Amino acid sequence: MRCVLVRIGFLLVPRPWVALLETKTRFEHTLIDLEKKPPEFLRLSPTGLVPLLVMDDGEVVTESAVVARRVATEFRTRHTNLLPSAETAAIDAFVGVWTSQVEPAYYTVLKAESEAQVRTAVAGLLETLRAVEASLWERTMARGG
Ligand SMILES: N[C@@H](CCC(=O)N[C@@H](CS)C(=O)NCC(=O)O)C(=O)O
Repeated sequence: MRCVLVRIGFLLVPRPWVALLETKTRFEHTLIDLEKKPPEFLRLSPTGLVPLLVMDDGEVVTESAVVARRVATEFRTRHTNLLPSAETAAIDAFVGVWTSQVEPAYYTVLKAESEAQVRTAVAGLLETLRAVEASLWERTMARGG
């Protein structure tokens, strides 16, 4: 029986959850207080960020996109294939752009501490989303629509 141990919970990072649930992987999870990170978590995590996945053999996997891909790859079945191979490159590109551009802009909104900061951060997020949408559109057209 396959058993993945996810010791650290996910907060605002749903991709690994979706991958684990969709592949019907057996796993345990722990939610941690990000204001008071437990020493055990800090010993495991190179970045101090969640999510973090601990495989059965003790291997630690971080970065939600990487964790989701690892789960999807490792626990792919004939009925549940979250990563159709023909589309993998496009998915990788999208996840890369989302993680490196959209997420930072989104977190800037979440961390804003005044009305003025919120307005600036929201404008930045919208600008980022427009740029990402335009680049996705260009790529789609380049592939023939
Ligand atoms: N790019 C990372 C982002 C991870 C991240 O920012 N996690 C946040 C929670 S959503 C976190 O651990 N925050 C704790 C901190 O900043 O100390 C991923 O997708 O895994």
